Amino acid sequence: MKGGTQSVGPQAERAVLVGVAYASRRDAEPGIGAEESLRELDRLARTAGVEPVATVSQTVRRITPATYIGAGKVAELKDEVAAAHAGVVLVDENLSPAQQRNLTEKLNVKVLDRSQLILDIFAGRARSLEGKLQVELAQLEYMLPRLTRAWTHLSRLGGGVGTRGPGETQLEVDRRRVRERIVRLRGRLRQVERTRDLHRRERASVPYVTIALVGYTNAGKSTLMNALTNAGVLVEDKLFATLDPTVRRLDLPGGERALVVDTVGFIHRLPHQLIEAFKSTLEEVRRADLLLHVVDATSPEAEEQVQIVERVLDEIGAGATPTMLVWNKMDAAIHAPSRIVAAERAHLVGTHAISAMTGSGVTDLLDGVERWIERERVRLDIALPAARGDLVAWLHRDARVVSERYEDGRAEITALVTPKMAAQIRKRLRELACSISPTS
Ligand SMILES: Nc1nc2c(ncn2[C@@H]2O[C@H](COP(=O)(O)OP(=O)(O)OP(=O)(O)O)[C@@H](O)[C@H]2O)c(=O)[nH]1
Ligand SMILES: [Mg+2]
Repeated sequence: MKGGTQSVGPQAERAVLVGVAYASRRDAEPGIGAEESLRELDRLARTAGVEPVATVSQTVRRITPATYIGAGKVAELKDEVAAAHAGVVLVDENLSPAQQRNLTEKLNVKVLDRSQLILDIFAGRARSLEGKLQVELAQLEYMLPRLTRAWTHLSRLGGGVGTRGPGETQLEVDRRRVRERIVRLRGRLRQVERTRDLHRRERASVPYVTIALVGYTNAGKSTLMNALTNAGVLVEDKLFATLDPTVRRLDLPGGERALVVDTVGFIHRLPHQLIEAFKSTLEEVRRADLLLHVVDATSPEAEEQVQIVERVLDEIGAGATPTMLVWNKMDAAIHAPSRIVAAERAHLVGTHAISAMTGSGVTDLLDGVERWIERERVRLDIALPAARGDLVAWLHRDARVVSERYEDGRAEITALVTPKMAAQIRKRLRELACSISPTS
């Protein structure tokens, strides 16, 4: 579905959204503001097929332990639910199992928090076996501390949002069975990961640098992927359109080559169960040589989104990877180009302004990427038995040969290679007991 406001169909569940702002900024977790967060909750709800029909906001001074929001607000919310004929309440926070249970009992409708809503969207979107296993694992981990009679009763009554996904049949079973299922899922995921590892190792044997597209959900990563490589990746004005990573070869204008990975987007308060379960998918990001951090320049909270993405990158161990900041959607941007200056970050190796949709700025971006790859190249002086024509041919194909000399049955070659290829050459030559001396 295209366009900013998505229609969700006549039979959509009706939801009351609950936004929480904090009286003192210090209580709030750093990130996007309460208003934008609520707008995001609205989009998440629609993406999950739920129609937001009313909103209740509260500025809290102190969190009420039992219900998160205060007793007065709970009463107001109950009236709002009745007036709006809502079947579900979506709270823009992550609730503890007890808070969720108490609110459910008091309101007598389903109460979902932000994590559960995001998990539900992921569940509806998972396509690959690995994606499905990862989402189910995250759902079960989330559900385990919440499995009570009240919960299963309501989910049996409710169905719909919050009960979707591969884990859905598990809702009615007991903790022991859920724990068993978690153990089984972890085992199956390990198997699937081994296959992915094999693919990754195959790719590692390719000497090209790997570039990962990262960024907030809906920033335009897949659009950029398609603009760069004609990959035909699904692009949608929905959150979390992409769950499974796609890898494509990228031929740069000056002759360099790279692999590009498009992967899952990040969001404010991404459920930690998801990060945990998507470890192997996110491994693609962790192993990349260069990150293109795609930013939606039309978002009023673009800079906060940048910070949120950086925090997730830190969390998955990719915080120090060289990164280019790519401000996208410049065709529709509200930011003046002068605002497009990123804070000084040690790992920031460039900033670009593009429109992945119109293609403007993409050539400059590619030039920037190519220059970065060239700068990264290592100079190697290699001595080989001249008879090893295969290795010489390999160097000619995948490295930049600067000079070569043949003498006494030996080939002496100087080449500029990617760091990855330097490692491969060292390994091959060690096996052959040949010499190599980096002079960079
Ligand atoms: N105006 C404008 N819209 C864009 C541009 N690039 C992407 N979009 C739109 O932004 C929306 C999201 O694009 P995607 O490429 O699916 O974003 P993504 O980052 O892959 O999103 P997820 O996979 O959900 O994380 C789509 O509606 C795109 O058409 C751009 O340069 N300009
Ligand atoms: Mg995508």
